[in-house]
Amino acid sequence: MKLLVTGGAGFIGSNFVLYMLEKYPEYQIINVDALTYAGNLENLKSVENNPNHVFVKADITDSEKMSELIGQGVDVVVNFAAESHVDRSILEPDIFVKTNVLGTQVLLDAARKHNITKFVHVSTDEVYGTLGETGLFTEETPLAPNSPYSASKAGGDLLVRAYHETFNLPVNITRCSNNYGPYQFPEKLIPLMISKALSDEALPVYGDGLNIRDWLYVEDHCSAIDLVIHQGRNGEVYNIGGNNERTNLQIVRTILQELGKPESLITHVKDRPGHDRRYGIDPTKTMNELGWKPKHSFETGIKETIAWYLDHKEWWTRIQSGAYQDYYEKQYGDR
Ligand code: NAD
Ligand code: TDX
Repeated sequence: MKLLVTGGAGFIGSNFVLYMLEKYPEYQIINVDALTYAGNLENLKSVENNPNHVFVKADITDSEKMSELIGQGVDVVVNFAAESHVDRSILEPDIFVKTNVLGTQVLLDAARKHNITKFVHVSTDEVYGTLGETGLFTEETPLAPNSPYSASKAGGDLLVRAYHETFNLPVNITRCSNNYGPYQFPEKLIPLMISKALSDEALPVYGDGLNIRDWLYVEDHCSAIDLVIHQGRNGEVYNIGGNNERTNLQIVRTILQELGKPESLITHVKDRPGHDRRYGIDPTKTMNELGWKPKHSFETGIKETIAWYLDHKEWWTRIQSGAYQDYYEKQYGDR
């Protein structure tokens, strides 16, 4: 099987590429990533010399390039590439629309032209908007995105749906809850708080800190996508989540406890505009239809993640310093 994975130098995409190359040594992966601030080839160092992994630096909005790559006998497209950070989308919505909406449409057109057998679009529970105190998001929950990020993801999802209805393209959409684990960019809650706590800096908790997210270890997200590729019914949406809701304050306190740091580091700051109060995924369909089950409990997953950040201080300090951009130029500038 030949896969084109987009965004495979980012957090979830790189975890997915490593997962697939290990599980299916005979599969070939073309990994396309524009290497924005969030893309990091260091994540892929262990597969640098694997002949079944080819990295291509390209933008998913480049239609000629996407068609050329998918035309190289690709069977399956898995689209992770996106602008992914809500706070950045509030400051600069335009790039979110370009990559997450236009980029998705460009990929859909290229996939259609070359008769791929599956197009998996990796989306998010944020497209459903926010929950009150009770209930969970199912695949039937109406889309009601509240941030420019989630609105752009919902736009991409609707195009994927339309290409199935109109052109019979064999698509699936996956909607996962918040991921955590190795290689997550330290702008997102968990790695940000780990890195700040380790430097004894204030931990900026938005508003009252009682917003709830439903956390899933990244490898469990990857295993669900693997099942969708192989068994997903065309045209279907699959929700992915591990029934693991926590308030932001609970997360931050767990991190401080694990690191032996004082709670006095917690600092409440101005709330995020349009801040969704609660996410909670109902994964019943994915579990029943595809036989998916998460392997990692939050208790072990968060410990492993903290240990990973302690062991890979160089990885995240380099990112924070911006020095990694020079590294790219030197190592991969002519790729
Ligand atoms: P990330 O920001 O870590 O990685 C995104 C990757 O896409 C980066 O490597 C970046 O260089 C690349 N990229 C951005 N714009 C591009 C473009 N125009 N062309 C080619 N490559 C481009 O994001 P992530 O957290 O790994 O998320 C991956 C996907 O999963 C996204 O689609 C996101 O919406 C979705 N998702 C994320 C989460 C989460 O908790 N992080 C949860 C559910 C769904
Ligand atoms: O400094 C912070 N302080 C804080 O209180 C940051 C960065 C976040 N928060 C809060 C906001 C959220 O309630 O923590 C929660 C998690 O924030 P993020 O890590 O920014 O994630 P979220 O906004 O929930 O979106 C994430 O999950 C769904 C990913 O970034 C998306 O790409 C994914 O689709």
